Amino acid sequence: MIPVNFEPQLYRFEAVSSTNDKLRELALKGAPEGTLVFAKKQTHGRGRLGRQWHSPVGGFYLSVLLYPLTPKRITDLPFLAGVAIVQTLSQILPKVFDVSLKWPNDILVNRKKIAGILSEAFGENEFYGGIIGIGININTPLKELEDFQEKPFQATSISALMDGEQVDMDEVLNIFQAKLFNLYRFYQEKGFAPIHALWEKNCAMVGKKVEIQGVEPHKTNITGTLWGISERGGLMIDTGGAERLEILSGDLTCCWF
Ligand code: BT5
Repeated sequence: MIPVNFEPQLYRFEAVSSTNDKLRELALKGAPEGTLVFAKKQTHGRGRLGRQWHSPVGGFYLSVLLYPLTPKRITDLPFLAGVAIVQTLSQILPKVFDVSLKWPNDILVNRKKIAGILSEAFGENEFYGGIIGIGININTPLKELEDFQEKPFQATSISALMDGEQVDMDEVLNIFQAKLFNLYRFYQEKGFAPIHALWEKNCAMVGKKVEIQGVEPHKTNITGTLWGISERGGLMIDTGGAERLEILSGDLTCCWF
């Protein structure tokens, strides 16, 4: 494994409001890069755009503080975390399961949502960085995910996929940290290009017909073929016109066949 130039420091909690908020508190008190907050449950777990992340016992809730060398590129970090989650789940799950990425911040197993990432900016100047929050449904019972069974992306967990099998959370934590910091070191040395390539390789929607809903500025819906992601993390869509469209926000769905 490639070492990082800091010593990761892990804080564990039985329950917190949100691991991102707990890490922000620690960062404000001067916690260094590589500080991690892990909790067994969250009482106010957050998704993007003010959404909820249901966080009962059995799930994996972790936040990590990172200060990339190029601060204005903190938007690369959720892509890096997404690849680390795919690598972690691919190591834990039997090979028959299909682990893949969905733009911008979801991880799917057999086309169901198993994990999400919430990336938030922190600090200023040379201490401008990212608080990257990761939620993965590991031993989460399926009944806890009943409210999130709407298509196209129903929620699932490892135990739901594997007939109630329980995975050791410390093992997940160790594997994930190793993958994340290895990729981060690689990123600090080589930039976004290799992470970008790994992300696209692990996105099963590339080359498929997709629809993006709520595209700014007029909240329109756009359909086309997903060509890949852009250098700044936008979606590149072929709509049949002369040029590819770059889309920076919206909700993606895929016509798989
Ligand atoms: C996400 O948001 O997917 C980002 C989730 C990030 C959670 C982590 S946990 C550690 C850290 N601390 C936090 O407070 N947050 C981060 P988004 O793409 O907006 O998806 C949210 C939507 O997913 C909700 O509106 C629900 O429909 C659905 N959902 C909620 N809880 C879920 C769960 N446990 N599993 C699957 N889907 C869920």
